Amino acid sequence: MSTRYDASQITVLRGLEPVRKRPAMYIGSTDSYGLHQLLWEIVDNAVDEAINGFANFIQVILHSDGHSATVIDNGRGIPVDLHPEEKISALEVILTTLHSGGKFGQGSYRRSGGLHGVGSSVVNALSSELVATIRRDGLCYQQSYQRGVPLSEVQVVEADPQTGTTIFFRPDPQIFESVEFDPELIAERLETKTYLTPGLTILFEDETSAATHRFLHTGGIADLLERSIARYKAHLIHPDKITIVSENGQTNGTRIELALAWTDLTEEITQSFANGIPTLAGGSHEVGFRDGVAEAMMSYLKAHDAIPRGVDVKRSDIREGLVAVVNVLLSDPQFQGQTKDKLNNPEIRSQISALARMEVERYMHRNQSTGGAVATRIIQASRARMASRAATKEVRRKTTVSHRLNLPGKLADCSSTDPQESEIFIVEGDSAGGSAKQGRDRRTQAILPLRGKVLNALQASEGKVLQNKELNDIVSALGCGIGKQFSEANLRYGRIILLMDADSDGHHISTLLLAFLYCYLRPLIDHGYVFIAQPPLYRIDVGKETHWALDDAQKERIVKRIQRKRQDAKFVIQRFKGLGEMMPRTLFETTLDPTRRRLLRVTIPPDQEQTSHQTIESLLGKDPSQRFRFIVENASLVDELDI
Ligand code: 0R9
Repeated sequence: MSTRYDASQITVLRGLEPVRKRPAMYIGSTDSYGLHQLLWEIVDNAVDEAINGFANFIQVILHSDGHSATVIDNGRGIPVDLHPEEKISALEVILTTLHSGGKFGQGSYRRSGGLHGVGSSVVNALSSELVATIRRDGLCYQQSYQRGVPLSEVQVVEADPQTGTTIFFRPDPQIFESVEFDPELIAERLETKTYLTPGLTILFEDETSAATHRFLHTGGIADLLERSIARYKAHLIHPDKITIVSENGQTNGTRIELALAWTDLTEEITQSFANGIPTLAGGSHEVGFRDGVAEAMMSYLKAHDAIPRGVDVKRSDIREGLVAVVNVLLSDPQFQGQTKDKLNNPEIRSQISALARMEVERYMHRNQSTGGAVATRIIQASRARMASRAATKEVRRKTTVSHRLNLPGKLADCSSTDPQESEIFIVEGDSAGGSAKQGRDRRTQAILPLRGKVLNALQASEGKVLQNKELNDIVSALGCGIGKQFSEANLRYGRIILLMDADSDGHHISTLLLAFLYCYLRPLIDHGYVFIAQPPLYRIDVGKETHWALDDAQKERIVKRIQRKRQDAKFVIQRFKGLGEMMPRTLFETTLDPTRRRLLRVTIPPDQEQTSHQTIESLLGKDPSQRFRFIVENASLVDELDI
């Protein structure tokens, strides 16, 4: 293959240059999130062909290096004939021109706008290598690219009676922080696609682990709802799931698919999609759905005179325990938000709300046993909320009495009463608490050991959260009150430091505490009071020198650095199983001493507010792949700080 250097190539380079210059503008970021966007883009193009009825099989191969992938569909094949204006093949136009797309006939659904549907050209621009193979009109064609530049014209390879498109691509390590694909994340995303496109088979070959997954879900979103219910270990409170699909013409060419059921969960779980793209931040379709369901049930309750005297039913009571899937297929979806995961088509809100209102109410009238069970569930939720509000008031009353007599017994307070110089360490477990109490500077450092279980503030009701002993002790110790009674002026410490073991249990407790602070004492995070301590994991002794390492990577670096200077150095390396193993003095020197320690300050950058909220909401659910994504993203929410 000869490399071409002609006029068209120069335009191509110019055309894709902005993508390589500012990749994040096109794919959101250049971290793992952005990397996977490349794959989603190619897969979505193949799924488009299936949604429009021309393909029913897609194969995705993650190659053994974990850094490159191939997507194959059995559709019509991207056209390869010469584009009338550009004088190059349609394939080349698609792969080298920003925002290019086919002409889509009436009634076909296509992703467009914003991040999603940026087009294969963006993937091409950000890949060090891309090979497109097209089977069409009895022939197999091929064209290869490097960083968006074609290496030749489209070539005929051989005769081939089949049709379809194959795209191999290798994300460019010059662009991405890491080019390692995550097989679990891919499998999850691909399986979800098959729920949303019933009849489509996706075969995922993960060559990194020699595993093959075949996904086919003929039941569509009803099956997806089933999976959601199972994942959350929820139990239906009525016999059948409710599915609603808009009839043609009912919603102006937009197809709406809803599946819903009420369960014994205390939260509401809605998964929404627009044209098969997950809309993690919700949008107009979710809002419309919620409105419609609330109106339907309110009307049903009133029609059956089911609201007892003194009970005030709120919309949130109606949605408690509701598990739902909302999918809309529309011809011009508008995505919004930094990561383009919010649907912003205003017309869809009223369409979905009208459909849900009419169909849910009709279903309840026709299925009285379900209607009755859901009505009872809603009244229970209202009563529980009212009781929890009473409990909240009680806790607030207690917390505002902020004299020392009200402090928790296990708090080892500092002697200073000046918040400017005082700090509190919230410590996991009694034994670590003991070391910290002995090792601290008693004048300025308070220690609050946690003994019992910390509740997940996102999963428990407000009443339960506020009755939780450990969380209540934290509120009492901080002195700043909670909810409407919150007063930053009453905060007793200038720094709130979470000190946990450097293991998964420790990280879990930190996460739960952060979730509590985020939900109930948010100004403490926003105003920079909250920190995470960084206790060392290793002690490295070399002769008379002692070094501390926070993790394996740092340990390796220290060992290598010393070995470079002294090849015969003898190391004694101790790994701490927990903070409790550390001598009080060691704990002070490495973790508590303000002149030597490293703290991480917890912050939420203003531009990541919405994403953080959504992520925290989904993180504390039970989906491990979402949790993984959270951990990766959270690294950027934390600033490293030396104090
Ligand atoms: C493996 C990933 N698959 C794809 O990227 C893919 C794109 C694509 C396609 C058509 C068929 N299969 C495809 N797979 C297609 C679309 C149309 C007509 N013929 C074939 C059409 O929409 O009119 N294309 C997506 C855009 C284009 N083709 C086009 F713009 F080149 F027409």
